[in-house]
Amino acid sequence: MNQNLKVAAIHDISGVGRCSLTVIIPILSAMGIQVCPVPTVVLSAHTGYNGFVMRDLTDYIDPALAHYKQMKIKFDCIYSGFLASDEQIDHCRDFFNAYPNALKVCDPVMGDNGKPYKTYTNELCNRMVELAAVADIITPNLTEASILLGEKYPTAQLRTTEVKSWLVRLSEKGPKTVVITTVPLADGSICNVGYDRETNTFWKVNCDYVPRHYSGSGDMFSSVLVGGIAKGDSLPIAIDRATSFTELAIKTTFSYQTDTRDGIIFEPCLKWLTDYQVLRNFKTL
Ligand code: PXL
Repeated sequence: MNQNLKVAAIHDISGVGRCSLTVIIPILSAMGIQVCPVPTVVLSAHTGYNGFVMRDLTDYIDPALAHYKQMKIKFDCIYSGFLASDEQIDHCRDFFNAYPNALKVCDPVMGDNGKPYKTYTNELCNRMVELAAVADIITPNLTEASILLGEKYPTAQLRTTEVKSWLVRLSEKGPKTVVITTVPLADGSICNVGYDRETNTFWKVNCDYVPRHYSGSGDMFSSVLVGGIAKGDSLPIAIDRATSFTELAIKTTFSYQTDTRDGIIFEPCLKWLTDYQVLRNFKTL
């Protein structure tokens, strides 16, 4: 196993509210992977808080990439997330192009609960399809999957055939692997689902319902997934690892009844990641 994996993480950094880089860096570090942050925007707190202040770093990303190329830095994975402007789509594509051998992951962060985040314009949402198209793996939630497909956000539970169709149609846009998070199925279960086009396999991992919505859950799930795949997990095992860790941390948080905007209390759970568990809770979809 490669003990010197480097991930370029193109995400925002939010001072308060545990999301994006403040979640991704500790998680990937706990998994033994070096994170090289490429901040897209600095916020005092994530966009779920009123009155946050932000500084857009659009003009930072290109020169940072130029520096890395000049230094001949090698990245094993390029992992994009929350973006601040549509130009940043081009900058992420430049990163992807500069490292053709790297694993290219696009978490098409755009919204949740059927609504786009406050800073996301229609143009930025429309252009996210272009970035998703050139990634190897995408990890939308249901809101983001519906935006990428131009579908209405589903308010009812989904049948297995519908979920499979969404996965395949997203993959037809470009990415070989598609993972959709927090999907309510018609049998009453909630699961994270995945599709691998090359082997034409569909996977699911069920999770317990917790009646709260915490910010940063998607970032947590995707970063564990990225870490698992980068270290050699199969797709179902990586989905299982990401689901198990996120569920553990969310249940821990729920037990303390904290403000949901403050995010997931994952710090006491990090040891679970360093132990690198063997997992078996995945099923075919
Ligand atoms: O977790 C997604 C996310 C990332 N970054 C910022 C956010 C959010 C969700 O609200 O506001 C700044």
